[in-house]
Amino acid sequence: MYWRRAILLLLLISACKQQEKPKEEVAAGPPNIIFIMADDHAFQAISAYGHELGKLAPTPNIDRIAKNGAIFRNNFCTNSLCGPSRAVILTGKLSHVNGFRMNGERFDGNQPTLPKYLKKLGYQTGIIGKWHLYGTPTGFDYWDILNDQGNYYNPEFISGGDTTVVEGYATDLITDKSLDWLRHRDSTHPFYLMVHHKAPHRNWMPALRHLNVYDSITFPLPDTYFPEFVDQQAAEEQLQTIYKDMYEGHDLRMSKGPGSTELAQNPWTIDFDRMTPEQRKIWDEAYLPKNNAFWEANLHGKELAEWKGQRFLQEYLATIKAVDEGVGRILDYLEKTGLDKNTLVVYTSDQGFYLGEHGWFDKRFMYEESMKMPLLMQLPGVIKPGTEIDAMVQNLDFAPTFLDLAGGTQYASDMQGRSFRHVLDGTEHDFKNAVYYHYYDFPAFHMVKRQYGVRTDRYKLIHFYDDIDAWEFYDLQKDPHEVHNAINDEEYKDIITSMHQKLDSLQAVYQVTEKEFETTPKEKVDKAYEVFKKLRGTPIQ
Ligand code: SGN
Ligand code: CA
Repeated sequence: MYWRRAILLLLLISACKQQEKPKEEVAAGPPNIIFIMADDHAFQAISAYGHELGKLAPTPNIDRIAKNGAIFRNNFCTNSLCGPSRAVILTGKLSHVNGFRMNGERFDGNQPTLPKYLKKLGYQTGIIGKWHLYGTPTGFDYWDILNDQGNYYNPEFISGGDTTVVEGYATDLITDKSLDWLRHRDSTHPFYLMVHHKAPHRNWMPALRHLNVYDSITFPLPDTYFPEFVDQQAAEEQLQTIYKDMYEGHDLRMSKGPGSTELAQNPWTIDFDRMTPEQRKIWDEAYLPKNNAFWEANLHGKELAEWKGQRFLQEYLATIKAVDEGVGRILDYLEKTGLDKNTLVVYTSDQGFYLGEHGWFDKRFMYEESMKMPLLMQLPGVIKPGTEIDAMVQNLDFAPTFLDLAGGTQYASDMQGRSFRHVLDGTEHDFKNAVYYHYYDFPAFHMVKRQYGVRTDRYKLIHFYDDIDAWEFYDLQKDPHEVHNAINDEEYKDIITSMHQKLDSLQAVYQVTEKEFETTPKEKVDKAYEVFKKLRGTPIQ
């Protein structure tokens, strides 16, 4: 009968509609905040930043945030290293005040932090993914963190008292867990969720579905890939050069020889050993032909060094693909549920990263690529779509800004950062005229010397100290790649004097005391050079 079929059809349609999650009420009041942070994601590797690399390895989903909201062109880290940056973000205080100056220290979880204040304001708080501050998180209603640095494949997660190995790929798992949390949260409260990826941290292992994604692409290596260091002693003495310090197996997946799937130099076998046989098979099959082609080419010297840079970029950029997809899934969820209307979405990285500039990987230095952090934010009604922000801001300012948006400025009063809310809504353009930097982790892996300094929109003054005492000065307009240390150039004499004054006054404001300039006994430094030089990769002759 016709009418019976019609009723059935109507019932079916209404059942389908019920399955679709209804749009949530767009809550008036404080915005939700999703803070997505990658680990070591260079701004050069995000297409919204307009770098050549981004054209070849686009990040369409991260770019969506820039389209919906704002891109920050000048966001800086105060201390470009994982743990320290995270501690600054949580506290709104510099490393010497929050007590976490270098990796290996323990974060004092009793101190006031952003999530603790947000909880007082009625927020539900969660953190999923990399923590790396030792101990377990405080101030979060829910936490599910990677063990230490975490692993790309089948990582261990720690939640409450339990440590569990979860089969899968870390970036996807962190995204899945974050979406799960969002779906099951208490929707009567605004939320603050930190989604902390391990990717694209060393050793840059892409998802199985992305292992060959950039095989046919030749990425541009920077002009400074083979540097000549003049008056740059700290740069000369680092141990983070792609073609000297990377491990051929662990980092670059090079094989022991033609036809072999066995990895060349691979000091920490655990990253590969923890894969299941099925995962490992897919992995080996993906690399075998390209490694055979490498052996066939029989490269040496400069050509080999360039090949290594190329392989590194392919791996690093392929690792980012899953991060970008994860951002897309979170944005889709927010849009589908209507939550996007009142959610601040932030995308950033704990610091920048060198992608071959000065010949390097890693970070730590105050030179642009590691000091600069990517930062993109969307919040309808506050940030106009397509906003370009040139004002200088810092990770130090994140906590005060979020508190301001959440209606809790009173809690930011003892923080050292400042809210850049009015930079976001376009009513303030000159935010800071100078930013402070201070890195401490020496002597340590990569042997990057202790340093502090000041950066303005055009100039940078750095003091490297501990086992040296060397000043550097750069005119970023004339020398954007920071290859000419102009500290002794007569033409900059007055500017350098004023940069010194700015530096002194920032150190006074931030209460940087003598204790922060302590040096290491010479024997300890010598010993560290000895140890870490032994741990080098396979330097190219
Ligand atoms: C590991 C890496 C280093 C890196 C530090 C700190 N080596 O030790 O290259 O500088 O982490 O990174 S690895 O071969 O073990 O991966 S941070 O982002 O956690 O600070
Ligand atoms: Ca990092």
